[in-house]
Amino acid sequence: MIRVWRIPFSTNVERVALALGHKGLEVEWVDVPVRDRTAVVELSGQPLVPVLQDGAAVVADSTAILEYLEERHPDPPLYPRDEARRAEATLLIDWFNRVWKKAPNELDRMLDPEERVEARVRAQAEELRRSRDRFEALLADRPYMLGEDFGAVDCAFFPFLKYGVLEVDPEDTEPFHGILADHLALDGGHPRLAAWIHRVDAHPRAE
Ligand SMILES: N[C@@H](CCC(=O)N[C@@H](CS)C(=O)NCC(=O)O)C(=O)O
Repeated sequence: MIRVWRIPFSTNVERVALALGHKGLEVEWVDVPVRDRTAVVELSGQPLVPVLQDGAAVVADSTAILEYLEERHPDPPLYPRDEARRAEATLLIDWFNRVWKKAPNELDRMLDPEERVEARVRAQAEELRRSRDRFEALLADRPYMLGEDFGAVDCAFFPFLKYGVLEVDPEDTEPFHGILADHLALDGGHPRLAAWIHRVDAHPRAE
């Protein structure tokens, strides 16, 4: 049985829940206290969730977990079978993780008054707002981020971009999610991105 360590409302955990749901895999969720990561560190050598354990295998990092699931459980696929198309999926997720996430992460850091630089706040907020155009363009004439099929790119993007349309849960006090909601709100614009959010939201997550 696959086990995954999680905390509530985690974006990176939802990536894995969507991937497991797509593949129809069962999971035993292990809830860890938000402020005590001892068990996660003991298991994986680092404090962040999600962490997956499958027999002797322990995998930290949501993207690495998606790749692990694809290797062990290739059907139904999350990545294109074609080598070049698969590289495109990997590059898009890598861009999202290393480039796109910088703006919300910096805005999150600058919630601390000691870190706050007004010009940087304005620049990063604008960067985040403008990124919506890029996603709108990726969805021209196709239902999912990489084409006709739901896959890893959708799993990786959705838990962040969903805040463009979906309400923040009243019990979710994570400031990072408020930042996403503030700057990604679609407000009736970006109709393809809005439709994609509802489309992906209808996909199953492993429970
Ligand atoms: N690169 C990691 C990032 C994991 C990560 O940032 N996890 C967050 C939850 S979404 C976490 O554990 N945050 C708690 C903390 O920073 O202490 C991944 O993709 O899984």
